Amino acid sequence: MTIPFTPWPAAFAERYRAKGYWTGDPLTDVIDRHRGAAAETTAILCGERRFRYADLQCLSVRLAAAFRARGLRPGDTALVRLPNRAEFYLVFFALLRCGVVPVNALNSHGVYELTAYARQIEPALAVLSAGDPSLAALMGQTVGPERLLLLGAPADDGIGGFAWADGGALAEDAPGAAPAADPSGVAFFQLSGGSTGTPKLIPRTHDDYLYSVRRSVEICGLDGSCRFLCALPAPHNFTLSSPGALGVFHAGGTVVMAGDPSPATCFPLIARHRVTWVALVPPMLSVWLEAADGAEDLSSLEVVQVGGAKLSPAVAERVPERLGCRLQQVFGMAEGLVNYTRLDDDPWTVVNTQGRPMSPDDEIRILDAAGHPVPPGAVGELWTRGPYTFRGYYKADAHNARVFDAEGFYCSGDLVSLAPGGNLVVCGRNKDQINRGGEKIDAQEVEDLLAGHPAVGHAAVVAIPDALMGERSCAFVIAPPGTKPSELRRFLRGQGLADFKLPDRFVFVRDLPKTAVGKVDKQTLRERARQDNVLMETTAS
Ligand code: AMP
Ligand code: DBH
Repeated sequence: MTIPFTPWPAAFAERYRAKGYWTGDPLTDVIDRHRGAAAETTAILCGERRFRYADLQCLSVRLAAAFRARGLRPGDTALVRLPNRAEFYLVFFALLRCGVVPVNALNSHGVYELTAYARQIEPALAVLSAGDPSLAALMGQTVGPERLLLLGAPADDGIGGFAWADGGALAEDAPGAAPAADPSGVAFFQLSGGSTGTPKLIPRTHDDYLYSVRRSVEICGLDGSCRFLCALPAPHNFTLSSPGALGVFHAGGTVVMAGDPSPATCFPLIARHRVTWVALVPPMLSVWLEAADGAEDLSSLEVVQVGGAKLSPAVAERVPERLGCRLQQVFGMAEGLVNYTRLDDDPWTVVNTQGRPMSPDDEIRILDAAGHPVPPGAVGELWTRGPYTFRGYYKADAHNARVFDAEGFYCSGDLVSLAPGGNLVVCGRNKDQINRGGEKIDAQEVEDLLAGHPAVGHAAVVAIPDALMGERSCAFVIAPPGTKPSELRRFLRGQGLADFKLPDRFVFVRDLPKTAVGKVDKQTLRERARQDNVLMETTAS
């Protein structure tokens, strides 16, 4: 069985192969290419544990055998939610080895998100942290305890921390070798930020993803000396592949795991392991800039990458002086296209733009509402296609028909302009989403859940500007007098919604403004939320 996905048209696939972008190698190649002495070098540092490339290879082969011994077969799917620990990569490579296609949920995702993913992929396996028994119980019902793998406390033997929920041993006696993966097929599902109420899944093939990793390594000039701090969630496309942990593995460097991105956690790790690279979202960069007071030795840092949300030039400018390293802006998306400022771009470009596409075959169109190209420098919607940009969300024909044009260009929903020199500047967004410091919130998803509360007539969720986070979320709710924000938050939490999606502010209203066609007028609500915000900040000060 294989996972269905929208393929690139044959002429494109041929071109991408002919140009050497798609090599026909499996994604596991990023670790398996290190042989002999190279396999003895350190791939991951996680707490006090060290994993060499040889360990990563051997442990993921053993874990794959354990999966196959439990009957998992190519084309099966898996739901994975693990914290930032080395085991995340062991599971990922093990699944790739046996052709089992995972969704790597964020550790911040709750029962609500996991259930929504499970409904779409009907997983044959779930891998969770043992620290969340209620989630484990729920997933146990979905996949059965014999297909639920739980990760407990770290063990010296990298896979010793895993146990099947039915108590069975991690047997590794699967017959025969694992069948080779088809590199043109789906390797895993990446997560989309979403804007339509249902979390969408993005099929990524070995060929396309490996190319995005290799090209990122080239652009960032990574080699075996790189020590990358994995501070953002490991499954995030940024930390996984831009160039992220997979890029660092490909280059033969070392990934240092951080449990969270706070300076208290990260600065000592940087000093101890002489970290050279880190990827951050803008609010975390601001926190780091404030916290860097010389108490910890950050002198090993060479590059701080910032992406996920718009970085303000005023913050960007402070990086070299406060952190003693270079800045790289990264504007990417789990759907594919990744833009980088180049390390040799002039300072103005690095501070003021979000970079340019990484591949010569990334095609970009900046279009107005009528679908016509805007003049250079003007703002329009970003459409793109290319050798590592997907051609369709998983099982979402109706939505795909809206966000792809007849030529296969994908509309990212970002409003951008072209700066002098050809780099992109992100100017805004044309999708019903809140970008809360790089964490994307699908407005409709929260609105639908709120509408399920007995007191709520209607809800509309919009972004409010925020000095630190860039944006926070504000819910306008039609509800009877006396309804409390805390009650609605508790209600949403009770549905298992991820914490970061809980509205930061509630405004109770009698009615919601409508547009001429009768839809909720979010532009007016945004303006109102902004003014209220200014008012509150003024009265607070
Ligand atoms: P996702 O669909 O969750 O992968 O999120 C991708 C989206 O994040 C992009 O379409 C942008 O809206 C936003 N994004 C990512 N990087 C940047 C950046 N450097 N500046 C502004 N927005 C960004
Ligand atoms: O926000 C993103 O999704 C993102 C940001 C930077 C991304 O997917 C990426 C780099 O690859």
